[in-house]
Amino acid sequence: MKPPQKMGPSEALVETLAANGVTHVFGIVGSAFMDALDIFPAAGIRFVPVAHEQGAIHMADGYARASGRHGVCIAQNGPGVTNFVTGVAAAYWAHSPVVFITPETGSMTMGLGGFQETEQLPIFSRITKYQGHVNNAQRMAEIAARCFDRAMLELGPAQLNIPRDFFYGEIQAAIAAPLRIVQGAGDAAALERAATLLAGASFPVIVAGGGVINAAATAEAIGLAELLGAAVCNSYLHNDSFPASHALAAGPLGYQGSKAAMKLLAQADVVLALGTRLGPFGTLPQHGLDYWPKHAQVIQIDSDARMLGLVKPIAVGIHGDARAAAAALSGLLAGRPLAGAASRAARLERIAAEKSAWEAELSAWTHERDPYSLEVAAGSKHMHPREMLRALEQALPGEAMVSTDIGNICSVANSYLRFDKPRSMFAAMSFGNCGYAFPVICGAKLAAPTRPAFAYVGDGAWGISLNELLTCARERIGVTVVVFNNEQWGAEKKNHVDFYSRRYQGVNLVNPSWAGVARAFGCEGLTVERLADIEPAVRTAARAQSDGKTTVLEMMVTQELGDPFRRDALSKPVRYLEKYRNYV
Ligand SMILES: Cc1ncc(C[n+]2csc(CCOP(=O)(O)OP(=O)(O)O)c2C)c(N)n1
Ligand SMILES: [Mg+2]
Repeated sequence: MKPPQKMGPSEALVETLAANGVTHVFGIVGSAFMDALDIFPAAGIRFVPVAHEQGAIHMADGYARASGRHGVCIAQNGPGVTNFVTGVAAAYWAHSPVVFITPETGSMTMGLGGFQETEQLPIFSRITKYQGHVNNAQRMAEIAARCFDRAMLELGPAQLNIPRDFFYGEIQAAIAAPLRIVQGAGDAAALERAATLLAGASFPVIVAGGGVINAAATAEAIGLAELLGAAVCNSYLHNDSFPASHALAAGPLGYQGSKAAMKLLAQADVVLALGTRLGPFGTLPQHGLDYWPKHAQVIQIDSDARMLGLVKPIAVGIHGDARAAAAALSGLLAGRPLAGAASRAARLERIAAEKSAWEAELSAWTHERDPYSLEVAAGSKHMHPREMLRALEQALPGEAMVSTDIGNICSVANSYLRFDKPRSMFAAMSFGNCGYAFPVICGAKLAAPTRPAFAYVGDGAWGISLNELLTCARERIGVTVVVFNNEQWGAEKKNHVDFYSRRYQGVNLVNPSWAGVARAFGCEGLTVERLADIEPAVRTAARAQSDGKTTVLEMMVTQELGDPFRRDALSKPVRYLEKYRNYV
């Protein structure tokens, strides 16, 4: 740490950002933090002005997910800050090291009900890993630094709350070097027990989660999988946690995931959950398969000890870093006789067979076959969503990053998204908010400007998020948004179809031309009506990205709908009052 020196609190804040390698801060300008904003350029920080603060926090999230570095955003006290709430909750469940800076009403008027005043700490208390409150201007650098350290240590949002008068004055401040704590492989005895279980396994399967991505553990995961001859499933919405082109890759679990992955996991006698909390939604039965192997011995490795054994019973819990733990397990297993060695060739054959069966099924599964879907597709000239997703998958450039929103078509896309590199897929994770994907890909693009960047968004969710087209045009951020125009909030309409006798309420959408809207914003827009037009449209849009141009590809698709999201959580309606008798 450099010795303390005289500076202003704004300088202490900005110097702390610089010390943490911050180069981008997302937000909307506000008087509360103008004194710090003024010196951003001199510190090498680009302020990225957005259309809505929710966009800023999502962009910070996308930036963090694509780069592994902090994503940072800032807003005006009161309404600017409350606009952050949804995005902070989303970043919390995406395990994103985001630092969101929340200037607060002045310390001398707090509690008097002045202007833009609300208590800013309680609002975020359950969706942050750390909340730093600058209670005295002298502590600006210390508390700001702690926010950066904790966001990285616990991989989640940290709030830096600053009464707005504390940006001014003269302080003595020392700018701390970032404190990065490296987590080891975990308890040696637990690792030894895990190695013994894996050595005794006849059908080991690995579930690779977000922890593999965050720990940069791909090589170690491959090494361990190859040593064991184990199939590797991606945990739900982490399709980039293991290279899809690897022979042992089985594909994603969870909603609209890979049947191959599910069938292989179902056979496991030992499961190694590597860097995954095994979230409850991600392991629910799908495609009519109740695939979680209830009698398997589960070894779970997670960097957050509180996740161990939380959702699924485990035989061994290892509190450690996915990369270090995978390497340690490989070390412990090297040269040991493996019970699964004898059946290795049969297992590899089994993996290949399940995968090609699933591929064939996907290729033949050009449209949905339930009565509702057949009915709506029969009278439509539009593309079937599944065919469209397959064509998109084939058209995506190598190394593409894809963010996905919450919706029926985005969820079906889970079967059609494969990646060879980590930090490629940015789905709206467990918080599941519509409107996530577009701003997130904007942030990811700024973090990885040379990678092609795509957002998959339903037309309903597009209405929530499209205002950030302004940001793309103004700031020359070049991404491609694929909007699925089915003129409905489809995922919810599916519940009306399955549970509410097709009594539709608020699910049908009347859309303008989304391509025309994009052009009005100063972006490119193209309406895609035919499968054959997808590949050239994607190619042109990807090329436009390098010129800082965003393109909206409006996919005209039928209203057919895949399996519902929450079959687990809905019941057929039961009414007791005469008035509502027919509502069953
Ligand atoms: C912010 C928010 N509001 C509401 C919901 C509930 N919801 C989940 S999926 C969905 C429908 C999505 O429709 P669309 O984006 O058009 O995609 P589609 O299902 O038609 O493919 C809604 C409204 C949500 N998840 N998030
Ligand atoms: Mg829709």
